Amino acid sequence: MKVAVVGATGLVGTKMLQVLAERNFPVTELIPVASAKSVGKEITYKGKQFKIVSMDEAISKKPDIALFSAGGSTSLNDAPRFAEVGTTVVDNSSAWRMDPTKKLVVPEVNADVLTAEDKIIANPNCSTIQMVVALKPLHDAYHIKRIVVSTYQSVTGTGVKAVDQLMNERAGIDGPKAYPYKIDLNVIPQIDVFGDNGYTKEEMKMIKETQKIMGDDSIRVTATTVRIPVMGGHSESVNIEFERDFDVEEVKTLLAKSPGVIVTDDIANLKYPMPLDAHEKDEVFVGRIRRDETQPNTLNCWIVSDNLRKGAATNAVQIAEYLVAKHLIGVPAEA
Ligand code: 2RA
Repeated sequence: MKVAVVGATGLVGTKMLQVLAERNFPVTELIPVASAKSVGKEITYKGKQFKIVSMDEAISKKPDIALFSAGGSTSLNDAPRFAEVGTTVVDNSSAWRMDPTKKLVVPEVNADVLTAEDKIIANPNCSTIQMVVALKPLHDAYHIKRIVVSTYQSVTGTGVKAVDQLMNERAGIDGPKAYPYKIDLNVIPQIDVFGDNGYTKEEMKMIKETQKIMGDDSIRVTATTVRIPVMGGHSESVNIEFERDFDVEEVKTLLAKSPGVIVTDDIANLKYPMPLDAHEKDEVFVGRIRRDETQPNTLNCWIVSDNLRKGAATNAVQIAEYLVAKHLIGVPAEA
């Protein structure tokens, strides 16, 4: 497979290269793409050096697949250009996620919606991915009516500048700022910009993307997304109201055998999911599973996952793996 990675020098792009190598994705030619200032520089993939090329040069090579993590404007502009030469694009930006003609995919949840005609596929938002991986088996078993989620999101979700701000603040260095406030020893109850309804774009992503991926607009979701000074991954406190009642031990057993999920729930021994434990892993970790005793058919749980891996790079590579396994890549779209 000729594989392009667009945004190859960013946090997610670099993680995409790492995951492609770890999972031995069948790469016959790697085409790293980054901004003009990076063209000609080199990246390392499986111990070999590869020169970064321009978008135009990458498109001229007609890759089989292009993994994008280069921002929404680049995706809007250049994903269609790749698709026109037959490339299948998996895009990590939010550009295409709510486009009704594009699929929004978490393989453990809805990979079966994919067809050979899908030439631009959207990778969901990291905080949405980890939640739906855990909630899909519960929705199938008990039918979700309403979700109340509060997130505790790593600075890596913002990017290198935010990680640098945190580290500089810890070292007492006055450097460039990614946030309007200090992030060390603080939490910022805002991720992305506010809309007219008082919710941020990040919160609206969790609301809308969850319904699209689960294929059920009847699921009511409300969200509060918060930035915290950690590195290893995003954490979420989730309250779920179901149509049908459940047994907590049955829920734990169901989750433990669900794809992509690891249940870490042994409070007697203080075992529960934490970002430092999820870091550099691909699973979604679920713990603190307990009944909400204030209303019927309602569950509380705690969900943690590495936002750069399952929340972005690994999910994109898993989509690519599914396309290859089902022979959906490299098949010319119907005229
Ligand atoms: C964040 N989910 O955490 C957003 C984008 N990665 O900032």
